[in-house]
Amino acid sequence: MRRAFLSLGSNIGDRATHLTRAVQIVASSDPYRVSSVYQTEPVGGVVQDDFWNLVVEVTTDATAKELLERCRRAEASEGRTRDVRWGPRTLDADVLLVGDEISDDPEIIVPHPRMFERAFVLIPLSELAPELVGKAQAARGAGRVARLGTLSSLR
Ligand code: PH2
Ligand code: MG
Ligand code: MG
Repeated sequence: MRRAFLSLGSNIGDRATHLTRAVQIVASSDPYRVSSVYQTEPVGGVVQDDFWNLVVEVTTDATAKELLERCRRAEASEGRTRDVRWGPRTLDADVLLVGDEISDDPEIIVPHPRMFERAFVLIPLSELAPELVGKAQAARGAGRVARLGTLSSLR
């Protein structure tokens, strides 16, 4: 079993519901933990609403590709459409880390190539894995983030 970390974000519709359903799909039947939910400024892309972001830790035997498949299933289930790159979405689910695996397979690069620049990833990740991302490193990531609370308190 390895510890895998996935980033979930939503900025269209009922964010709490999209995120709650997505956590169940990406965790599947594996043990998991969820960070707090953060309201975050959009980084890159077009002018759009703030996101709600969180990180999920899954303890799993799944491969990076299998986790990517779970992410795609969650996005499809929440009605994700792909129009503008980095544009608004009901759900974005990304694989961040899968144990200490390093992969440059263009379909699934781990660690996620932009994760160490982004406060909306680093701050929730530092809650679950402070040994991987220190608070000071997390605070240097791009974009304003504000903690909203636990996912269950927001539903
Ligand atoms: N996702 C992006 C681009 N920009 N900004 C925030 N705040 N949250 C996101 O999840 C996000 C983003 C591309 O996937
Ligand atoms: Mg993304
Ligand atoms: Mg994505």
